[in-house]
Amino acid sequence: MKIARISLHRLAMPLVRPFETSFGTQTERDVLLVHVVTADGVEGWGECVAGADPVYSSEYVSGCEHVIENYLAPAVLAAPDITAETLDAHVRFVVGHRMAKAVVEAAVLDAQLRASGISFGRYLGAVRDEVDCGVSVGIAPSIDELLDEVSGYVSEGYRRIKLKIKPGWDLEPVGAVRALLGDDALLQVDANTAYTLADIDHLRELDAFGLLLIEQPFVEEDIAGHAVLAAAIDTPVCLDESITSAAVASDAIDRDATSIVNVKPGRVGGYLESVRIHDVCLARDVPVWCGGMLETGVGRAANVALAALPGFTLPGDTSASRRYYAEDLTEPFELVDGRLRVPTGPGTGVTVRRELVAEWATRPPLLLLH
Ligand code: SMG
Ligand code: MG
Repeated sequence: MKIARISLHRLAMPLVRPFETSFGTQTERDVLLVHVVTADGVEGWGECVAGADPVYSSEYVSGCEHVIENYLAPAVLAAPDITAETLDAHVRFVVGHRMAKAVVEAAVLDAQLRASGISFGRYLGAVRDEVDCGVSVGIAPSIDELLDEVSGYVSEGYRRIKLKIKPGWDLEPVGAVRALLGDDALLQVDANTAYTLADIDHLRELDAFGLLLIEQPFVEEDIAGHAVLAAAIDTPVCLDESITSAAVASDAIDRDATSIVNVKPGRVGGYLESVRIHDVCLARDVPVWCGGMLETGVGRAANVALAALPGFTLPGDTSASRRYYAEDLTEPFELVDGRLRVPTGPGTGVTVRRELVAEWATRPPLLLLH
């Protein structure tokens, strides 16, 4: 396949409610879409998961755009023949920048699969036609407001609740939500690196709430610290930010730093690496689940396909479009009985609403040619 054109679209999408995590509050999403067109006129779309600021990870959306414009896109456009499988050979000269590489891979893979009439699900190895969904609930202004928000998601049918926590917002909200949900409901927490080894005794108090897991309590480089924590508490430790590749996942599992893994294609450099992480975890009986980065329908479609692989045995942060957006960039993903259907059409199986890409643009598209 020859990629003839790449365009970069930037748009702003308001969130239906602010989303607060241990590192800040977000009220809109700064979306970067990569659109590729092959020499045969087949199109592919990818969505970058990087945030507006480098606060979840070192990458951020303007940085990704710069790396794509100046390094990744020129390498792709110069290649006489390229596929998602051969892409890494063309872009590995760039160190890191996995979120930037992942969106380029997604767009190339979408075009490639659309050209051959194959869906993301079939290509990645999906074994289910729908996936169990959870929802990530931000830090709320008060416990009452948190309980209202959680109750709303429960009535929508979500099969698992994840609460964002940080020092000062942990035992009390978690206890209140556990009391609301009852003992059998699936409940987990995500600290986004807000704690340190000095907090182990405090984090042990979460054991009383029967949580499915605690996600990323310590900084991403601290695999050793997570191993110490995992040995000291009953709640399973699940790494998110730390897991940047299949090799890191394998190492963290071997060191007993994580017994469950959050897979986010953007964080690990793409869907192909995500499948490799899935395979590593499945071989070691480590459950995986699909994380989320507030994706629009473009990224959500591919995530839902990934979440249908056999090792994805826990509900993911693959919530419905309306969890974040009043109107989505594609046909909306809607929850039915707590599940989303895996798209079956070629590529991601969704159609990008070009009129909305234009309407919500924050600047004109950047067209890149060889
Ligand atoms: O897409 O529902 C979603 C977001 C889920 O909580 C979520 N993601 O650390 O897992 C995580 C966070 C990172 C996003 S913050 C921009
Ligand atoms: Mg997380």
